[in-house]
Amino acid sequence: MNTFIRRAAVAAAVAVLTISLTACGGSTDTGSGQYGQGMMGGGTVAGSAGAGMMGGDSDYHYSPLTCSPPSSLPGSTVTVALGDMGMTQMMSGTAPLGSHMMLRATPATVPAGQVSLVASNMGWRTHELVILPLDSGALVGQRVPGPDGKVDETGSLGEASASCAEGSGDGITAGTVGWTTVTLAPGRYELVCNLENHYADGMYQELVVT
Ligand SMILES: [Cu+2]
Repeated sequence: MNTFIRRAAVAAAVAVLTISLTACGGSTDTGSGQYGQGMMGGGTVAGSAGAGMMGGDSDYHYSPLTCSPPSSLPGSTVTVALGDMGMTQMMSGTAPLGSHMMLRATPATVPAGQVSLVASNMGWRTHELVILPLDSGALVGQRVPGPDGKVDETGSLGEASASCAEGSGDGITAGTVGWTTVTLAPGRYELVCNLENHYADGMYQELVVT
């Protein structure tokens, strides 16, 4: 696949995701169809984002969400979409390097104080959300994973890694939501998924607290 098509597919996927999230904003009932249009039958991976494009592994999969966070959470809310590309639900276990995964936080800037992060896993794989401090001058995506495929979590401010529940757990399974509320001082943070190889596969984004 050439780079242009791949980028177009990713852009389309992100655009659809953004629209879907906007459409769902504030609702406690996300419904089952928002992310599942066109992909409910036969377990095909080609969702609405990929319709008419290349099919196959170019498409981010969108699992319908099966649970919702509380309708009211403290402080500012940051909505985080977790996703991955994959052919089938059989793609479990350790993700190889080079897999296409995404972590998109909206908004990317929030005021200091209480911040509730709501992480929705629309991928096939299990994911998580960890809030790490970002040193002055450092760029996101520059941490070097260890031999275990994970980055150092020293200084972590918290995480959402439970399915349909708050706080830490065994991971946010496909189609579920995890959330956490933390108090953040002004500064820069890096939101990451720190399951094996997921950071290297692109699951990070900066969060600015003003
Ligand atoms: Cu992940």
